[in-house]
This record gives sequence, structure tokens and C-alpha cells, in this order.
Amino acid sequence: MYDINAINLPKNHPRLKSLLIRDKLVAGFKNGLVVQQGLMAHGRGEAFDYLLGEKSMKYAKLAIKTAAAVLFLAKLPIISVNGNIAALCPREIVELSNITNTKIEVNLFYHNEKRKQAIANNLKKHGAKEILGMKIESHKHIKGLESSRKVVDKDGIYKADVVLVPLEDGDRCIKLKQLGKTIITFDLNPFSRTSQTADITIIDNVVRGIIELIRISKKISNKDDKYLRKIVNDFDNKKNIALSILQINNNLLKNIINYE
Ligand code: PTJ
Repeated sequence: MYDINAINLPKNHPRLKSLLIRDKLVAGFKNGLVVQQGLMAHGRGEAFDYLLGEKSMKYAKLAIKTAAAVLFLAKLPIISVNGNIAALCPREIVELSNITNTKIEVNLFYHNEKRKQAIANNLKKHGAKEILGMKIESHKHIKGLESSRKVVDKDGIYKADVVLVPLEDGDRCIKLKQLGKTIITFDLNPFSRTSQTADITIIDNVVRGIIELIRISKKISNKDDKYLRKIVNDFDNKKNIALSILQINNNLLKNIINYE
């Protein structure tokens, strides 16, 4: 087992947080949770995080509050877990699942049974009781989807009304939407097909955003449906994405002004 604590990073390094996140993924890769391509996907995410100033924008916080309300209003909400998520925030996934009564399903783009099992074991180590997507007899195929993500659990994503898909590929997001499901995503790239297709797009690093999602879920957990529905009705995802892109643009312009 690769020991993340053995990595010796200077504690006063100005980019310590970002380096620690990288190390989680490297450890996840060495321990069989993360696929090589996941490391590259993280690199793309990091680049966008830089443009956000590596902090959660107010638009991300608004999307997160809406996501919490949607999870509470759902009949059968599911969190879809891939290799990167399992390595980055397993404890938070389990905590969110407990607070919002959302089931966890492992679903991989680069399918591999051994890695799937390692991911499930890691989630169990962090307190997960039930993990969907593991039993062959429960597998169902989403018609019209070519990638391995088409294999879903009949008691999970297949019949879910709400699916949280962090770090997703666009194809499945589009397909799940066509099937009438409400989709929540964490994606640092506001231009990705997933971001553009989802119902609630959280443009934030999942490592930061999921902590806020847990916090706000705890805060609104005892609110009634009328209160929750108002949050959802007041939210405009397209507008929120547009404002996030404007914020990124302003961040870039600030740098030019500083240069002049
Ligand atoms: O474990 P698997 O086999 O299911 O594969 C997982 C990956 C992530 C490799 C797979 O889903 C994939 O290739 O994803 P994409 O198409 O690269 O999309 C990932 C998206 O997540 C990109 O838009 C990235 O910018 C974004 N992203 C990467 N890291 C983060 C992120 N968004 C939020 N938080 C991050 N930490």
C-alpha cells in the first residue's frame, strides 16, 4: 500500500494545498483506484481552478445550495463515484450520502473489475454501508451509450430521478438527461459538455465544493419542501454558468491591469 504520509512536502510551500491534492491522486493511482487518464483529467481541472483563483466563487455556492435542495427533494438520488472521486474525497462522499439519504454507486468510464472493487473497499473503509453497481445480477445497460458507463445498477442510476455525477464525461450526462433524470455535476470546466448539459453545474473543485455541499445540506436538512422548491425555482443554471465565465474573464483582466 502506497503511503501518502511518506511524501515529504515543505509545509510552508505556497502551493501546498494544490500539491496535496495531486498527492492524493498519485496515491490513488498507485493504490489502484485512479486510472492514468484520471491524472490528466485532474491536470485539466487544475488549469481551470487557477483561472478561478483556486477559491469557490459565489456562483458555485449558489449552485451548491440548489444541489442540496434538489437532493433533499429527490425520490431516489444517487452519487456516481469514479476513480478520481474515490481518491479525492471518499469520506466526504459517505458523509454527504448519509446526510442527504443519497445512495452511492460506483460507475467507471475505464471499466476494470479490480479497480471497481478497490474503489468500493475504499468507500467502505470510510464508512459506506451499501455500494451499488457491484453485483453483475443487478446490472442494466443504458441503451444508446457506447462507453462502459452504460452499465448501471437497476436499483441505482437506472431508476434514479436525480444523479450527482462529479468529473463526468459528456456522453453519459447527455444520455441521463434524455432519460429524464436531473443531473448535478462538479466540473471546473464551464465549457465542457457535462457543464453545459447538467441541470445544476457546480463550477468548483470537488475537493472544496463537496465540503460546502455537506455544510449547506446540514443547514437546510430540516426545511420543508416549499422552502426547498423555492431555492430550485429561483436558480437559473445557464445564467449561473454565464456569470461564472464572466468572473473568470474578470480574473484574467485583473492580471492584465496589474501588468500595465
Ligand atoms: O475512473 P473513471 O474510469 O470513471 O475515469 C474518470 C475520468 C475523470 C478519467 C473520466 O471521467 C474522464 O476522462 O473525465 P473527463 O472527460 O476528462 O472529464 C473530467 C472533467 O472534470 C473535466 O472537465 C475536468 O476539467 C474536470 N475536473 C478535473 N478535476 C476536477 C474537475 N472538476 C472538479 N474538481 C476536480 N478536482
